[in-house]
Amino acid sequence: MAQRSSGKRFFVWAALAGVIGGGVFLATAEVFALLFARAASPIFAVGGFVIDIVPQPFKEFAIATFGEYDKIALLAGLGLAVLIASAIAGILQLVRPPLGVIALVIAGALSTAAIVTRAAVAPLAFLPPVLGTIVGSFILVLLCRRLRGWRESLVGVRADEKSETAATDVEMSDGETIRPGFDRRRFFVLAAVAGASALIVGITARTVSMAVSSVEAIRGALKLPSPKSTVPVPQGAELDIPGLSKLFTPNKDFYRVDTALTVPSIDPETWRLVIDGMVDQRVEMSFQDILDMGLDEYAITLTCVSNEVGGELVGNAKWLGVPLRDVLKKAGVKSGADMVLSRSVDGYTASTPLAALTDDNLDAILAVAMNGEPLPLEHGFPVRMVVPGLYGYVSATKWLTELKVTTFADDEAYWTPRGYSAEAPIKFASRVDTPKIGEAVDAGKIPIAGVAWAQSVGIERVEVSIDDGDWVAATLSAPINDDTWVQWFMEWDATPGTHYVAVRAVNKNGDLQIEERAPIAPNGSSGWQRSLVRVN
Ligand SMILES: Nc1nc2c(c(=O)[nH]1)N[C@H]1C(S)=C(S)[C@@H](COP(=O)(O)O)O[C@H]1N2
Ligand SMILES: [Mo]
Repeated sequence: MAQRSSGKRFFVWAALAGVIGGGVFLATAEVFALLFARAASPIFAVGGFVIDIVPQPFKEFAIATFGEYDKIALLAGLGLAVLIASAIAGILQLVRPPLGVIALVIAGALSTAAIVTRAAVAPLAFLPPVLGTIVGSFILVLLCRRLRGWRESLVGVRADEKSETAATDVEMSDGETIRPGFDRRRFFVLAAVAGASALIVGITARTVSMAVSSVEAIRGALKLPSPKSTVPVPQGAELDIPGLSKLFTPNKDFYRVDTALTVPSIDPETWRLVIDGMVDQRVEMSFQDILDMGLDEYAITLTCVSNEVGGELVGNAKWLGVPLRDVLKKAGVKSGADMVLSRSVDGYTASTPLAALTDDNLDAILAVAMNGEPLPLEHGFPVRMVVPGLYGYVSATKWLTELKVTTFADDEAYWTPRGYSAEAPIKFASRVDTPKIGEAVDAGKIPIAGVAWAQSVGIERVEVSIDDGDWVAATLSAPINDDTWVQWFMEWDATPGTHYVAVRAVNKNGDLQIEERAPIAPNGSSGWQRSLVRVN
């Protein structure tokens, strides 16, 4: 009798182990969905799949019964199904291993299928359910192993006619030593830790991703006022050469550099910009206040200090925004200040020389749009800074929330104690886009082409040297302004063999691009790009 009831008790614990395994599966999937592919949440993908396959009369029945709560009813139903299925998987894993794991793997495969067959999924969308399955199965196996150890120790103890809590070791038939109470304790510790982590991590990840998707929807519905002015793009600004960077970098291809593990999601309704520090009056601005200042269009090329010679951490965009000097005027800057410490909602800070933000001839802006749409979330929605001629880390704060007028002596930005200069004007540079390094080309007349940038000064000339020969001026595209990159090209009669192609630029001040190589820290790389090109 006692034997039977304790057997039943193990079924309950096995069911719990199954539920925890299922919870760990879902929580793991939610975390990786948040990181790699937000649409890859198993519960929601399966929910969407159910909605798609359920026959119309059933849908109508659901709407008639649950009204606007039909989706909540569906999710609750799914949740209950998951709970029951995982409990059964737990029991199966205890009595017929590895049936429970097989059940979990089948559930993982089904949800992966539900995810990857949905329209417009990210390439890594399969990862969350797959990793969830692996971690969930691992926990389930471990829990059931400990449960079995606990049960066997009881059987062993009973055979020896000792009490359930006996502390003496028991020799099992397979030679393993079982300490009664040991596996029971280990089962409960793991169950508690895994269960609590799954709950906390899963709910947090889900909450964050719901916040992100609701802000995504707000952004999608946002209608920005038309700009007061647009940037004229001259004829011949964009060369038509295969392999050459587009004049304006599409948002989806625009490099992204930041310290944010998850992209901040900010509702523009509740967003506020505070201008404080060494000012006559502290000013608070809403998103609408910014729009009400009237937007202008600006074309500015953004560069990262981490861009290596020939690197890709540079992009050109059309921004809609307002001049930072006008924003600062609202607060009134006190004398003695020489820096603005801009702060992001996630705590990131940048130190920008005050002079760069108040200069009448420099288009330092607060931007709300990028290439014709509200800023993408990864690029700082709803408001970021863009300052021509300064590296991004000292000027281009995304998810902006505060401008503190201060001094370099009193305040320090995020990267300053981490080995980067407090002030960092960009080092102007030039890059070869085609022929691509490492890709052989056919002999004959081919274009060598690329881009060059010297934001706020402008590019005067780009020169190319083949095999250490004379520097020959390349043809430049018609520049939009001095804040954007220009494209350049040169026709080359390529002969078979390997050749060195070197490029350098001269800016409108007549300075030659720095030849000497420098690493990215502490204030940006330098050096002429020389690439080896193979010609067949
Ligand atoms: N909030 C925040 N803003 C930030 C950063 C950051 O880490 N956090 N990185 C900066 C750096 S180093 C660069 S180069 C630019 C890159 O902007 P992008 O990701 O839109 O290309 O953003 C800047 N703004
Ligand atoms: Mo950067």
